[in-house]
Amino acid sequence: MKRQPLKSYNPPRLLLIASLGLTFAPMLSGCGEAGAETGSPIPDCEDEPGPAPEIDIDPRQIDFGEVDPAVMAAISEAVSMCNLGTRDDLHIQNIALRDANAAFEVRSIQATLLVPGQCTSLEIGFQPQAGVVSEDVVIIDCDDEDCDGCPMEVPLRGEGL
Ligand SMILES: [Ca+2]
Repeated sequence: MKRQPLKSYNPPRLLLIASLGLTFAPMLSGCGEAGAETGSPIPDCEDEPGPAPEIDIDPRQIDFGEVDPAVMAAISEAVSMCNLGTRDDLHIQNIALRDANAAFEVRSIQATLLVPGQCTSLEIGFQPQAGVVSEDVVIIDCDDEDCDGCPMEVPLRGEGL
């Protein structure tokens, strides 16, 4: 009638340890080490795109070079802005020139709301003046709240011959 006592408490403990190991493993391997193995420029966990809004801008500066106002009244370059996040929308909240230099103009933006993975284009115009080197900075503000370098700054430079 008497049942034999259960002997094996060890297997459950081993399972517990194994499950803890599985819980911690992704946290240890998901960040800088993985980036280094793949040659990715991602330096640490904070910069790895997650579900939250993640802004990415390219190029990070614009040099219009030497422009002859007699030949070219105005030229423009595009800045690409993307949301690298995987779940939340990114909102571009403000775009402005730091010094409001009249040689540069923020011409148009196609969208101010970027769903995950979406990019938009910002057009920056340059109107050269003869013999003048012009410099300014485009400042792009958004709701990427853990962004390291926000508001994003895109230095501009152009020279009128
Ligand atoms: Ca972010």
